[in-house]
Amino acid sequence: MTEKIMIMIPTYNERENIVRLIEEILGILPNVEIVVVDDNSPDGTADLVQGMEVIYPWVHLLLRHGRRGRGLAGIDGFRYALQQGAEYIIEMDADFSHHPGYLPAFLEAIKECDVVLGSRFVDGGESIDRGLIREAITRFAVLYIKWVLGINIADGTSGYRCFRRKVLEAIDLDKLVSHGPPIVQEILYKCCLQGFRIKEIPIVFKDRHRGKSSLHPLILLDAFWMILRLKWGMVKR
Ligand SMILES: Nc1nc2c(ncn2[C@@H]2O[C@H](COP(=O)(O)OP(=O)(O)OP(=O)(O)O)[C@@H](O)[C@H]2O)c(=O)[nH]1
Ligand SMILES: [Mg+2]
Repeated sequence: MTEKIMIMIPTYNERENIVRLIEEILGILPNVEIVVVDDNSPDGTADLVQGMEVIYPWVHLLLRHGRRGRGLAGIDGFRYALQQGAEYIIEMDADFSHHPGYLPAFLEAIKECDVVLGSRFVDGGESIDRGLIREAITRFAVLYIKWVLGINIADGTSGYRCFRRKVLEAIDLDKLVSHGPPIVQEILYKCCLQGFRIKEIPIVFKDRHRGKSSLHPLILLDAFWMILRLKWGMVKR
């Protein structure tokens, strides 16, 4: 692939993961660019990324101030990738749940579709090291997303994905409304409504080993509510 590939990683307190993750990505795909979108993490994640920018000019830090959120950060990260002329944009979490070893498989799969999802719920995919409760919540969420939104996607919770540029242009980043994690479903739903070709590839998803989860019950409730709002058209598209 000769076109620009940009990997977008939102971070909040990922000091224990980010350097190793960037090094592993560049070990696997030396020709990609990486943008880390950090919400001014109190643990100083951004300082570490700044240090890496000096060593690797193709690593970029997008430092956000003001209101923080997984969704807000993702939107800014995608905008940055488009401005920089990326043709393929991959988003992934910083905590190694999304293992960089799958990146070549994403780039292979995107040749024949518009969006690639890393899925735990297709043949060959699985989650490991997950607590029973987290696993149950994920399984319920997957069914809920399928059922409420009426989309035939095996893992609608997956935030490990690759998009062609034209997809991010078409979904209109300015109109996205999810500030938090439901951004993942909002974008997926728009991709489905617009008829983009979506392919799921199997991934083994490991629970985070380092760093703290930013998930809490209120965020979960908000996510379930947001999916209803998407369905009812209470969010503009
Ligand atoms: N910029 C930014 N990134 C965030 C924010 N919240 C979470 N993230 C990042 O988004 C990714 C997913 O968040 P996680 O905390 O791993 O959420 P999760 O995978 O549902 O839950 P755990 O793995 O259990 O922590 C990680 O890379 C986080 O660092 C935020 O408010 N701002
Ligand atoms: Mg995680």
